[in-house]
Amino acid sequence: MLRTELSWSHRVRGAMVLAACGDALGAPFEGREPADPAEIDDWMHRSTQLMRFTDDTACTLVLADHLTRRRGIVNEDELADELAREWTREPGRGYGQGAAQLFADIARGAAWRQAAADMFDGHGSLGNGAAMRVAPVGLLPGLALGAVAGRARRTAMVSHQHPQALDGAAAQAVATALAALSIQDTPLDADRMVAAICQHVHTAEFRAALRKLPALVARAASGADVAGEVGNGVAAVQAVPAALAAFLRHPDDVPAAIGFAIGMGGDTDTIASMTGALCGARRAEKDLPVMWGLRLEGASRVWTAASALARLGRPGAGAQPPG
Ligand code: R7I
Ligand code: MG
Ligand code: MG
Repeated sequence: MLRTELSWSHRVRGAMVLAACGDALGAPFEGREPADPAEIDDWMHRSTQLMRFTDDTACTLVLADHLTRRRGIVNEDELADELAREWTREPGRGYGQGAAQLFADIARGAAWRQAAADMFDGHGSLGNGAAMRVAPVGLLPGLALGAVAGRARRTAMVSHQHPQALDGAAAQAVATALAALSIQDTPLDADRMVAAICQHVHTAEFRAALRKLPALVARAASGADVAGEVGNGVAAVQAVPAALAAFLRHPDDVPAAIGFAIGMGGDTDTIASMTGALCGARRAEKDLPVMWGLRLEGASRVWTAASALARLGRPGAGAQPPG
């Protein structure tokens, strides 16, 4: 019993800290064409520079604190205010344009439900901002996968109401939960994991993107191949499958998975952050490279938030490990 509890808290901390590391490691390459692999390798493994985190981590910390304080229960009104307050406190973290405008409106007193619905000509944002912050939902104890997906959607609604963005949050939260239940160093069945995630997405576009992954993994596709097939952009329907592909290509090698994610180019901080969450949930904090822990801005803050989240408890019997 003690061993299980210990390893669960290690997984939660691994997921949270490696999500922050992925964000900070990917940030210098965000929005660029795929960088020179040697440049990525230098930055990841030889640099001693500070790794600054971006909005991805700032928002993940808000959600982790929200869930910890409320013992896993989501309150949309409070969450919207907390996200808007965080944006007000540090608006320079590289937020998406729509998100920045939304949080400014909420901070001025706008009602989140209407403001988020009005974005992008009334379609709602299809960006990956809800998926990028959702890992803590996948690390809550005692939830079946359907409940993980449902709770993820509720956290997404306050800012991202496009069906593909809601799918992105549900898919990334379920993937995190499955990674946290998976057994290290035993082969991860990509078909089963993708099929399990597909049960919790609603749009045909998202399901189609996810269904491309098993074949890409089976043929050991390159980052360029994955980016060509599913995309590497800021849309949730691209970035979430891309991150899952990076994880499935290297499920037991954290630096390789994060390097793969950054090597795809495009929305590198977000894809690498979501990859880091999945890797950390599976491999736990023991696989955090020491230098990343030393270089990460705010490492102790992330560590503290993750430890508090982990104290909510161990996972229940409702969810099944993926293969
Ligand atoms: O989704 P969001 O929070 O952005 C997250 C991204 C991550 O890469 C972070 O690292 C940070 O860099 O931003 O912010 P949104 O503004 O809701 O969406 C991001 C972008 O997606 C927008 O600025 C738009 O360019 C685009 N976008 C859309 N474009 C057309 N139509 C989002 N929704 C739409 C849309 O419906
Ligand atoms: Mg960012
Ligand atoms: Mg990004």
